[in-house]
Amino acid sequence: ITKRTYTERAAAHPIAVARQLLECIDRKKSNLCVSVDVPNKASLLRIAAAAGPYCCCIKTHIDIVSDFDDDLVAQLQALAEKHDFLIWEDRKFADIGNTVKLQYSSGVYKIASWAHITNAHPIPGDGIVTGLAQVGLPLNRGLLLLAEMSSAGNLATGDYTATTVAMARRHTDFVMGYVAMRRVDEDPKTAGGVAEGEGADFVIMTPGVGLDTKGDGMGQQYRTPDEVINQSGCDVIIVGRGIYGGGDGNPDEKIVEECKRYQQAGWKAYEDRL
Ligand code: UP6
Repeated sequence: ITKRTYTERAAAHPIAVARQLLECIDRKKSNLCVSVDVPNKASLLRIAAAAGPYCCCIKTHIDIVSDFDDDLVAQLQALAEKHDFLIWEDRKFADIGNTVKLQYSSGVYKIASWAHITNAHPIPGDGIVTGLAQVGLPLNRGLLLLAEMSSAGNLATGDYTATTVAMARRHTDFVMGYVAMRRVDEDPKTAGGVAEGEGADFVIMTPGVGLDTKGDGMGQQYRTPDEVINQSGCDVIIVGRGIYGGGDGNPDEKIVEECKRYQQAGWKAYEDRL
């Protein structure tokens, strides 16, 4: 498990947006990404404004928002600027290159125009990365591949995970990391023969993080920041309902309180790993 610091990795990372993320983590002492999965614009902006000072990244599912408009994007970008965080649209692209290229650039959401980071399932093969890269690379965006998932019974295990790691290694100009549950790029079972500390530097962002519950009754499985960052070697904890609480979201004070709690726990787990 890597013992390199965020600082060292930020200085050396070849992908601009990965550098930006690692620098932000370092500057704010926060490896917390807040997932804001709420159904309306006002709640999304309110929660992003409350959580913004404590996190390195806000993750959206923009297609959940029933009153989406371009002003939502403008306001979210202004918050990202003000509070110093990156925006990740958790689109989980999963189609052939030509289709995802259109889904990423066009339609109602025009994701590439505002999201620093997005992600994709590797299931269609390398074409999904080259398709997205045609849109994202000129805009200095970054891509995460889903090498593993947090939900019970998911199929992203074993050879699938190893194949995903190998795919990322073929696209190190655009693939900045993985959604994964552990340091998949250093585990001999999935690293594809690349030794620890060798090869490209991937940022591992990990959902399924909660301090108070173990699951949600719909397959989600929660682990603690210590299990994720210290014991499994991941880089960023993603916390949704543990912070915003579900529905339209907790009141601001509760969001701030939970953000601080997860930020501290995530940072302590990082320091314990070093
Ligand atoms: N997410 C997972 N597991 C994965 C991939 N993505 O939970 O394997 C996403 C979900 C949700 C967030 O789509 O937006 O991370 C987790 O939210 P939660 O903390 O409220 O469970």
